[in-house]
Amino acid sequence: LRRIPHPPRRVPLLGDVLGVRPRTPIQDSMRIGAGLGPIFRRKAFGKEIVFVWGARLAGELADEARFAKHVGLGVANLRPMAGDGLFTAYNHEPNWQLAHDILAPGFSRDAMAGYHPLMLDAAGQLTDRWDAEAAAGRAVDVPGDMTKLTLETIARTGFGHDFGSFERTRPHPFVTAMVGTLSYAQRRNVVPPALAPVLLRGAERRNAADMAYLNRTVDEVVAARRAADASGAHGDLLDRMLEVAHPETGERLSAENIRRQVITFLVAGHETTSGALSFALHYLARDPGVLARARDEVDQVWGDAAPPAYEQVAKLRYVRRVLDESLRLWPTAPAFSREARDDTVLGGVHPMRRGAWAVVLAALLHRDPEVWGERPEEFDPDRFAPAAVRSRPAHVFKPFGTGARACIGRQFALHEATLVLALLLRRYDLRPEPDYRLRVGERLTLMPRGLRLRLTRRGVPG
Ligand code: MNH
Repeated sequence: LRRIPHPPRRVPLLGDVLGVRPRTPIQDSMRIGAGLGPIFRRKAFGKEIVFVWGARLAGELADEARFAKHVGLGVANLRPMAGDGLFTAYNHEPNWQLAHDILAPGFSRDAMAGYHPLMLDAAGQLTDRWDAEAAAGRAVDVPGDMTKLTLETIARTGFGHDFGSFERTRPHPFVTAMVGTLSYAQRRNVVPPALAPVLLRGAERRNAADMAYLNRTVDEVVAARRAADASGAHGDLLDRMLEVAHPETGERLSAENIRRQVITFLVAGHETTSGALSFALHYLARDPGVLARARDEVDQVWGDAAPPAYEQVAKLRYVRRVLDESLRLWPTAPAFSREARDDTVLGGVHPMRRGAWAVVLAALLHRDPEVWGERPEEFDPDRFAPAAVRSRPAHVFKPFGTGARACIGRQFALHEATLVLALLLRRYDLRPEPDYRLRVGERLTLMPRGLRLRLTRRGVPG
């Protein structure tokens, strides 16, 4: 550990708390890490956390033979809510493999093609609303509306449930409760454990109420399905959870575990995609050249097709690059942790005992100048042109994590986000608000704060 640099001025007992802003721990770590180098540590209240962002070391941590997912920090703080659901399960918990094997076919190509019409329905509700805002000359609340869209999308495709988000002006209480629990989980990382009972007393009570609300909502969604139709005819994620047995062992998910999985998918399935769409729209509105190229592609590939077919989404290679580049600069799940499977030496110099772990700071890995060049801050979708991708080492772009525990919803998110970006580009001219400067909010995930755009309707199909 002594070889790993840390911030220069340490306060006894408290650690590296100078200059720390508790509401933006990731952006703080990015700033500090850029100064300290590819591996560094921060100490808070007796806990020492090792961060890695250099491409070479992060590449080693991606080696599944030596390292595995570590359930720590923010992820561990979500255990009271998500338990042994897929995202928060420990590697050794049997429900991980069981749920993974039962649910993975829910993300196959065939399954995705089945979700496509439902994704279009949710997108249609968004454009109805945006048409009205455009006609009235009002700017739209991008993160707010993207969150409505992605919540409706995962709820309908995964669970046959309609939250009615677009019939409300305020966020659905499910979203408010979810944001509450995510923010609480983040705060638990930056408050000394000994003081938590006092400092977080009010927050803890609110968090308990939020969790109760999430559980109640999920129980209602499950009960509605059981009452209406338990034939497995929907073929969606909830059907798989309720009806499908493990192909080899015949085992099924328990009622308690299903509750954990439903919460997991409703939360993991929309919050990060909403942020990804919001950042992409920010960059598109700011960069007319990129916007024009993306829109030309949509016009060319889709022509007059309204609505676009499933296969027409993956053909939008440039729109996809815009999304990748947004996720490079602001990976909305900005960090993940890896633990050593056995005693090992990281980078040939940092000894790690079995179980020792480090945080991969994806948000900074994605800006390592040795990989991304002298101006990594610049938004340039051509970084994801095929030749450029081939020329880079593996494991330098990790918005969806890595290995066996990488994101199960990756294709789902990419299909949804590419589809929606294309629909919006085709339908609207987007203009930024003149004095908007990107500010990034953190609640474990990243989201542009206060982003509003002005729209004008274009004359186009559909
Ligand atoms: Mn998703 C795991 C990022 C969309 C469901 N997701 C992860 C991890 C990252 C991630 C990073 C790994 C975390 C870790 O190693 O601790 N996920 C994203 C991003 C988007 C996203 C950036 C959108 C953009 N995720 C989605 C969607 C769904 C989903 C959509 C569901 C429909 N993600 C999951 C689940 C896991 C996960 C479930 C846990 C997988 C596992 O451990 O088996």
